Formats: sequence, C-alpha cells, structure tokens
Amino acid sequence: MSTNTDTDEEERTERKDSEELFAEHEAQLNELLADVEGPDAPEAESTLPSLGDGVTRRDVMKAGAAVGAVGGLAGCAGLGNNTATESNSGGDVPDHKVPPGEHDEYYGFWSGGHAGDIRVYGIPSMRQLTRIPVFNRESAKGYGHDDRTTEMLEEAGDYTWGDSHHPSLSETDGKYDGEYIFVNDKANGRVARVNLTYFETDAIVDIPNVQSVHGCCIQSPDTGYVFANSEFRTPMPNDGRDVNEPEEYVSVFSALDPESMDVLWQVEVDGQLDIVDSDKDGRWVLSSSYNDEEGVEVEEMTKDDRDDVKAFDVPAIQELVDAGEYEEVNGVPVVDGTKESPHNEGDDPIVRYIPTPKSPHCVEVTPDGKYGMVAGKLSPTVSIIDIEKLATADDPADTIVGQPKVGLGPLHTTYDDRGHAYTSLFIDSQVVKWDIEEAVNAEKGSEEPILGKIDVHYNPGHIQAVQAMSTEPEGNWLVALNKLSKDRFLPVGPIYPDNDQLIYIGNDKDDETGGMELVADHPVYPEPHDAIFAHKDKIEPATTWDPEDYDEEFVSEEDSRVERVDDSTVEVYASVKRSEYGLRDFTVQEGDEVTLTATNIEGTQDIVHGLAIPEHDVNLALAPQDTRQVTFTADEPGVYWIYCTYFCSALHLEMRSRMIVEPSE
Ligand code: K7E
Ligand code: CUA
Repeated sequence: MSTNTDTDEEERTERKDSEELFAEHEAQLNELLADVEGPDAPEAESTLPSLGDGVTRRDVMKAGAAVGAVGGLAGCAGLGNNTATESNSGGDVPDHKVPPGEHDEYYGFWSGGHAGDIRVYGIPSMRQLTRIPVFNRESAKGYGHDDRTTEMLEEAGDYTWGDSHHPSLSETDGKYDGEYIFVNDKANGRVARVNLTYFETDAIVDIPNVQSVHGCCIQSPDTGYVFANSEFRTPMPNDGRDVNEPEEYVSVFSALDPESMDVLWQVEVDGQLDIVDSDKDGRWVLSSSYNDEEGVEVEEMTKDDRDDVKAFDVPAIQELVDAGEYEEVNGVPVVDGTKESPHNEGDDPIVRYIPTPKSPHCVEVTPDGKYGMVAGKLSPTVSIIDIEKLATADDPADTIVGQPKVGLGPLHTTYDDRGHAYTSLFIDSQVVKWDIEEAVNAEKGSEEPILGKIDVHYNPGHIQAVQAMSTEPEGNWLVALNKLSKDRFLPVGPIYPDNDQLIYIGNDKDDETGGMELVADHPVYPEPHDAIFAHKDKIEPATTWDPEDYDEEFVSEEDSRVERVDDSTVEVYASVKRSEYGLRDFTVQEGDEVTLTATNIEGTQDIVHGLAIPEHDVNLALAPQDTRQVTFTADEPGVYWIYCTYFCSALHLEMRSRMIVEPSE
C-alpha cells in the first residue's frame, strides 16, 4: 500500500465518510426496527448482541468500513478476513477471474426485480453473459416487438413492467435438468416460464384471484407443479365486494402445470403468504407467512408475537380437487385451507399451521430434504422445521426442532455440501455460517451452532450458493445480493447499483468467518432479489433456432414476396442473410396494415440480423434460422430505409431494403 501523504489524507477522509455513513445508516435501521416493533418491543440492548471480547457490532462495522475504504484505494489489502483475497487467501481460494477465452464453470440466473428481467452471469467471474427479458419489453432482443412475444405479453395483462423475484430451475430427480426457469411477477400476480434451449420467455400466465405473486418454486424432485404464493390479501374474487371488510380478504397458494402453464387449483389460507419452497419428495410445500393478524396497517400486521408458516400437503390437496371438493372462482378450483376449514380438522390436515416468531421472511429447504429453514426477519433466529415430522407431529409446533440465534435481520438461507447453512443478516450486514445438526441438537436460542460471520457491503437480501436449491450443492461459491452499495463504487447519481458479492465457502476454518472469504464486489443494475446457479453441463442452449419450434412460415430467398390480401392489408415475406434482405424493396399503399414475416436463413452460429423500419416502431432481432413477424400500419407516404441493427458483416451498413409507401390517391 502506498505511504504517500496525499493517499493517507484521502484514506482518512474516506474512512471518516464511511464511519459517518455507517452511523447514519445504523441509526436509520434502528429507528425502523423500533417503529416496526412498537413501544412494547424488547430493549434495544437485547436485540443488539455484542460479538464478545468487548467488540460491539458497531466496531465490527467500522472495521469493515475502513477495510472497504483501504481496499478501494489500494486495490487489495491484507487487513482482516474481509478484504480482497489475493493477498490473504493463502492460495486456497481458487481464482475467480476467468482468463480471456475461457468459460466460467457455472451459470447464474438472477431475477431483475422491478426491471422485470432475468440476468445471466458466469460464476465465478460474475461476468454478465446476457439478459433475458421476461415481464419487460426489450429492444436489443426484439422482445415485445415481434407479434409472437407481443401477443404473449398482451394476453398476460399487457402491463409495461413486472417485478421478478424468484427464479426456479426445473428439476428431474432432484437435479437441475436445464429445461426451464420459472419466475414470479410480484407486481401483477403472474408467473413466467423461460425456455432454456433458446434463453427466451415462452409463457406468461396472469393467475386469477391473485394480485401479487411473491413466492414461486417448482415441486421437487420432478417439477410436478409450479407453485405461486399470492402475497397481498384481497377479497375473493376481487370484484368490488368486501372492500371495507379486510377480515374477508384472503391469500392463496396456486399450483400450475409446468407444461401447459394452466392454473390447476388454489388453496385459500389465513394470513399472508410470502416465500415458498418444496420438499424433495413431492409431498410438502412450505410457505413463510406474515400478518396472521390479517391487519391492513403495519402496526396491525406486526401486533402478535407469532405467525404461522404453512405446510401444504400437496397430494392430499390434489385428491380433494379430483374429488370435486372445491369452489370454482374465475375458472379455478379453490380449496378451503383456512384454519377453520373441515379439510383441516383431524389428524391429516391439508394445511399445517406452524407457529414461528412473528413476521418470518422466507423458507428454504436443505439439499437433503430434511429441514425447512424459516428466517426470523424481526426475530434474530432461524426456525428449523423437520419435514418428516410434518406428517406425524400432533402439535405442529413440535415440527420446529431447532432455533439458533444467528443475528439481526435474518432473511435467507443457503447451503453447502457439508451440512452447513448460511443465512443473510440484513440489519447486521453479515452472512452467518452455522452447523445444521448442531443447531438441531442445541437449545433453542443458542449461538453455539454459529461457525463464523463475514461482513458484507451492505444489507444483504437473498444469498445463494451453487446448486443449493437442488440435491447437489457444490459448496464452493456463494453470492450475497446486497441491497445497498453506499461507498463501494464510483458514484453514479442518486440511484446506486446494488452490490452482489462473491464469497468463497469451500474452506471450513476455525476463524472469525468460519473460513468464508470475500472475493469480489460486483455492481448490478437495480434490483435483483434472488439468483440460482447451475453447473454449465446442466444447461444446453441451442446455437440456432429449429423452425419446428415456432409456427411462423420459414421464408426462403425464393419465397420472398408481397401478397395483397385485400384493399387495406398486405403481407410481406422476406428472407434475411448477410448482407441482404430477400426483397430489395417493396411497395404498399398509404394506410395499409402490413404484416411482415422475416427469416434469418443463415445456419451459422452467432450471425444475428436485425430488421428495423424507421418511424414505424418496427424492430426485429433474428437469430439464425429464426422467423419473426411484425404487424404495423404504413400510415405516412414516403420512402423508408429498412436496415439491419446487428453488426453482421463488412457490408452490414449496406444491408438495406426500401419500403415505399405510395400516397393513397
Ligand atoms: Cu427476500 Cu422477494 Cu425473495 Cu427480496 S424477497 S430479498
Ligand atoms: Cu445483418 Cu447487419
């Protein structure tokens, strides 16, 4: 590190800024927590545990800030456990940098939050490989510009955006099979499917009786269903009835068919469903849930000390549906799963209500399918649900077999292949590593199972380790999806990037972090919530389209033509290749509705062409062997140069056609 006086001076200023930032932010968070917990909450003292040896959380955070500042100035530094790795890893952290020309070992699929897309990264390099538009229209890939994808978006509600949170990879036998990603839209109550052959969204359903889908997952081990939790409680149906009677509002759990994407059935429950995960045997599905008070204001929602996690017995629900024991609402069979439902009487309820500390945030099932972890959010604990006990325990509370005290603001949990869990601590700005079996054996509320904590920067939401949602966790890389980046990057105006941090978890060490090493910061465009990582061998994308996989006519050079359908409708067909369109020009009449069908006839990988028509909002992206159609009105007479948007050859700029629109008289 430089000893230059200017640098020292800068360093001091920077450190001070970080300290100030921390103090400010901590005060805000405390205020928030106090607000949410209300005046009857336990003293701040007891919710802010000391880290032992007289070191307070504030000290640790300060140290983290200082290290961050030094790391930022010097590139890498050897201070503490939380710095960049090159100088202090002792060589036992594999290089996350992937040399030019080489490939990453894993695919990472990130939800884009209210950007509405999915982003694809290589891990461990964290290089962004592509983005898959889902609920958003996107010009680079022509998504929401051609008729096929536009119609899909229109039929699914025609919203201009969505809020993607939870990507779930399809599985066969508990292992990722590389076929699909399913993802929810929190904003509009939808679920979409991305086809991983083409890395393109191929289905979106707007789920009836649901305003907002938050949790979304597939049924393990064989993608039997896709499950979606409605977060917001609404009247059922939400057609103007019961608007002033919040006690009549309901939250529903929906099951979809992964192939047809039809909504098969729904279960109405008490409380407000949140995140969802499946066991590994196709029986139980666990949903975190808050607001069992069924309030509509924050004070009401957090009044009680308990909320009930819901465990859905899926085969039992399917049996009821098959037997016609439901009410049909908006075309969907809805089963009563509320506490008072007759289906929940007796020894085999279809929904088990498991009491946990209030307002838990998530549930993630361990790779071996034994436990479901429910993070406390407002409680510093994680509740461990023993899945086997769900079928047998007389009292649902007995299914909670452990409750380690992990730290402040626990939100999400992920796993390695060695029996460890990792939980994000939003308020503490840390990831905590703990031993699952030890936590089951320890007293509830014990900190004994904690193996180490690492600072992250700052305020993590989801964390995810490689293949941790399948039965094959790899136990090497973990990403903390931090909500705030504060001082970590060059400032870019008031909306900051998030900071996704890569952490190596392959070493178990008896040190402060339990062997976790922070490897890289990675700025991301707002605002991913969750991610899922699969080994590269599990994903087999196509390099060109197969015309069998779409309905549009494949237009060869010979087929390129103009067909007048009637006085005001014209169909234009054009092949596309380097460096020409099958029609050098075509003529239509002013006011014509034009349907243009274009095929990229090339078989060569990576030769993509575009087809853009200025002043007509026409923009097609054509991968090799793909055909797309677009319909528009030629409403102004004139000459319009059609051009190619993808740089495809030395004659790319010359790759043109002319649309001539003749005046109507
Ligand atoms: Cu915790 Cu929507 Cu998964 Cu965000 S949710 S963090
Ligand atoms: Cu085709 Cu540029």
